[in-house]
Amino acid sequence: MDIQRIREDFPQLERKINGERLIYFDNAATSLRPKSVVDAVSEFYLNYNANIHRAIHTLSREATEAYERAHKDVAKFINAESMEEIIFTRNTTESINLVVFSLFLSEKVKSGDTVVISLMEHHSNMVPWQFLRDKYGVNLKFVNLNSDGTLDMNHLEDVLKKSKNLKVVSITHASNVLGAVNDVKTIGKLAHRYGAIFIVDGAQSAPHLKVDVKDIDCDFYAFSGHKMLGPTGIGALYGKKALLEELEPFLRGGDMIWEVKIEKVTFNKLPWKYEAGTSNIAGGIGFGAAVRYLESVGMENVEKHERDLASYALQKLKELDFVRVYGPEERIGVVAFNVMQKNGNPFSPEFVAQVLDRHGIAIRTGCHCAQPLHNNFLKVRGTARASFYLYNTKEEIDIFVDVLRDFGNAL
Ligand code: 7TS
Repeated sequence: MDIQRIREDFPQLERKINGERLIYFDNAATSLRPKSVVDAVSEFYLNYNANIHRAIHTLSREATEAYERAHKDVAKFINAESMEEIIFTRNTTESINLVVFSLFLSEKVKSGDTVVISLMEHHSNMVPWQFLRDKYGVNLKFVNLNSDGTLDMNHLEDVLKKSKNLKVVSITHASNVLGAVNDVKTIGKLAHRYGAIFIVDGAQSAPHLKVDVKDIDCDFYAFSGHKMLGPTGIGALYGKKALLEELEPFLRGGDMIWEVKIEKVTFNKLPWKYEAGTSNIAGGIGFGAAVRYLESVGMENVEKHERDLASYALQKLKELDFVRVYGPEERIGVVAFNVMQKNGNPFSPEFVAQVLDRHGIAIRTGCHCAQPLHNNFLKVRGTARASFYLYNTKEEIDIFVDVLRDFGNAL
């Protein structure tokens, strides 16, 4: 993997922030985009802008073809059987809400049923289930974590064994705070053994690991384009065809129908049954360009590079005794940490981020939309988080650690 060549594809990396070359370590929030993605989006708007699936004129056909090709490329990227199993949404949040409310509308999850999630979930994979719990009496159970921040698989099995009317297990593939990668294949086997539908939140795995939904054998897999080099406002939901055929769609209106009579509506074929209204056509086309870019680099290479960066960062940060890092050794490129004061309390993560920003280094702070993880497990108000992607380098980590070292030495 030629990182310097890759970096040339991302013009934003040339930017100076506060007089310093940008070091972009906020990839878990959203990635940068390569020029090929921006070009694919502007090519649509400048050259063949038209609505899809509606007209037979040339532009509409070209737009439809490009949008459908993007579905096929995304399907191939995660090894789905066909584009019928790929629904474009706005993001992971919408993908998970689509599953939650389609299951609910189809009475696959109802009062008295049990849904199992974990303590490391992002709010996207928690708040919709909490709504079903609070409003409709669905039981919601949380799987605990081991002390190193990995999922407690014994507790998972115990929870599944003891759950009455278990209907869903919904777990993140990789944590956006701890960097832990969950063994979704084993979790899926367990979920299915106990008769549950298995949903994977792939927001932090699709961008960074080679994902094979057939091998995982999940029923649904949700992810966002903007975290994997694609435009904002586009994401996807993979669903097994048989389930997608069976479930009620969550959004209804134009394009998702086959026929509308006053007394009866029939739905369009997959995946359009779940894509109501005019889609984010440009975003979808850009998403296709993003996965083609990632394929050209090779996801095995992306994963290896990021795991190397993460272990390098962990090793360098260990040299700083005033930095506390959260999460296991084995991880994707996410490092949440706090800079500790002499009194044992952490500095405000925002203060640390401001210091880093002065040196052109972008990180994220706060609870990273995982408040229960912070409150109930990490027991801190918030963390600072550096997160890496394929264009980051060890030299950038050196600069980041040097800034933290100077900060600590000045305490
Ligand atoms: N699930 C996980 C594991 C995530 O990390 C995120 C976003 C989402 C779901 C939601 O994705 P969205 O595209 O719908 O917003 N995580 C973060 C983050 O860590 N910092 O900003 C967004």
